Amino acid sequence: FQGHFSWEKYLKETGASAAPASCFRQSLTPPVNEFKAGMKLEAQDPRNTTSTCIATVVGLTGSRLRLRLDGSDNKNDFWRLVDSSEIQPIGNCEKSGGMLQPPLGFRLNASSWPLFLLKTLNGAEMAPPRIFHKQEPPAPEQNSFQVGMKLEAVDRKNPHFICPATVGALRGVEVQVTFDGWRGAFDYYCRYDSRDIFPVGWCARTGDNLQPPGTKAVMPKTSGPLTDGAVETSAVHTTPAVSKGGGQRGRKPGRRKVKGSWSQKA
Ligand code: MLZ
Repeated sequence: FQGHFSWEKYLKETGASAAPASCFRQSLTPPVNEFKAGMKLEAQDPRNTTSTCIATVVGLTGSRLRLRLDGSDNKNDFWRLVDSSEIQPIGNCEKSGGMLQPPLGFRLNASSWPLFLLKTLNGAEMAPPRIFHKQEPPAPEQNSFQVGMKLEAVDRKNPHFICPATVGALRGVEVQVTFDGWRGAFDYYCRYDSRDIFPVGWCARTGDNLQPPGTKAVMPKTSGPLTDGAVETSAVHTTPAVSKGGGQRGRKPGRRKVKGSWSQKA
């Protein structure tokens, strides 16, 4: 349930305007989601992006899939749009000369991977190639966001959530996504053509669920106690969440309550 959040009312109340759809790298008609729970496909390992792995659809939310890598645990699920270029039908990797890899954090001994792979694919329901989307929508030519515009954005610390947000700042090709009502605790910078940001109304049209804004009053933008990283300087990475791999071993995306090394920090 989303507590009947209405963008129409909210935009009126805040006197803000929605970022036009042309700012986003999203298709104008949201991509149809014909996947089903249990289907298997190939996906880039979010923690080790040079690896292509087998993933199982463990949930569906609007135009997104909740994915779990076969041989991994249930603490590292990730979400992808059905038109993401990071998911492919099974067979694609081999066709292009690659080899399927065990996920980072493979539960078993590395030597048991070949047999595991055989078993996991045996009798599996493979997502049929026709339900994949030919390509991702093209990126808009330039960053045309403006500070103050409203949008919907994936909360990268809780990636199952899409939440109302505001463009807080612009920095070349980057946009600062600030989450309404959360005092900066979940904010991040991303490229203007990130697949994690959507025009107002996206969730309503795709059937994904939009979280209502937080209830924390907006504070003047300095580091308050909530957002202050003070002591843990050693925990600060410059790697954007989910996209780069290797160093994130054992990390649990979406499980962290407080600010972590995840955030954006470029
Ligand atoms: N209830 C959790 C998730 C907050 C999600 C915020 N999204 C912008 C918390 O309070 O940490």
